[in-house]
Amino acid sequence: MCKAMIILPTYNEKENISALITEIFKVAKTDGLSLNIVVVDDNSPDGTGRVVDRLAKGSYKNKLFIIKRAGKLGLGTAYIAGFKFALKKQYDYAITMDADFSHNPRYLPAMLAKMQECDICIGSRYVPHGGTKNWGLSRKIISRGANTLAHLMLGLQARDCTAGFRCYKRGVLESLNLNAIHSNGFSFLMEMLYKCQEKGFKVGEVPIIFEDRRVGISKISRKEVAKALITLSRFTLYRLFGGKHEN
Ligand SMILES: Nc1nc2c(ncn2[C@@H]2O[C@H](COP(=O)(O)OP(=O)(O)OP(=O)(O)O)[C@@H](O)[C@H]2O)c(=O)[nH]1
Ligand SMILES: [Mg+2]
Repeated sequence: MCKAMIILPTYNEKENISALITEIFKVAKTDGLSLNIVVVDDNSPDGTGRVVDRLAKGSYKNKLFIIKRAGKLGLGTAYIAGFKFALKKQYDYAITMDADFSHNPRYLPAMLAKMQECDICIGSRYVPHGGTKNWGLSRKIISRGANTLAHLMLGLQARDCTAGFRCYKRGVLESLNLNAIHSNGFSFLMEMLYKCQEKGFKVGEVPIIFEDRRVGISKISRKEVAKALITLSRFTLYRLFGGKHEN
């Protein structure tokens, strides 16, 4: 059976993290999946790291791991730390999920099944039967807008290019130079997809309903949205005029 490592980046997710971990292991047991979890915590002031520490030493010993970083270093580098950990420990797949229940663990079996026919699987809002729940108009517009730009400017083919719910085959991660991913934050997701598509990897999508976070505060800021736009523009320039690629 293929082994998957779930990467949960956290910054102040104390109210969500233990319920989410419990839920993931429940799905794994019910569906007979081989799943372990690594939390990448950026020294969350609310003590998320301490909650995970307790679980990792207790009920989920040898199944739950934690990478502790000194401070808020961004979502992109948190994913990379998780990818490197999964590769080092010889996992077949690395799965990224938000730690606020927006990405429901009930979709994990369908995503892993889809990996039979693709290299990267996206838990997608924008394929038939996918969608969002409890989203205000401005969030819908930002998300749709970012995707439209990613299609037009980067030529990305996936329907949901900004989704953080993804499963990567280890071969995909091995083939990318993880140290040469430039963007951090949310634009990281588009950059990863761009590089995967450029290398000819097959991208699959399974529908998910993305639910707004249950508790806690959003970390998306205007600065993050602006940074995502800069990344898009940079890659568009590469595409149009050629440029040095490190991958
Ligand atoms: N380690 C780490 N995790 C982060 C950082 N920024 C965000 N996260 C985590 O990344 C995941 C996604 O961030 P969210 O704040 O939920 O952002 P979002 O899902 O786009 O926005 P909302 O759902 O509206 O809150 C969550 O699990 C966060 O805790 C960071 O700098 N470092
Ligand atoms: Mg979220």
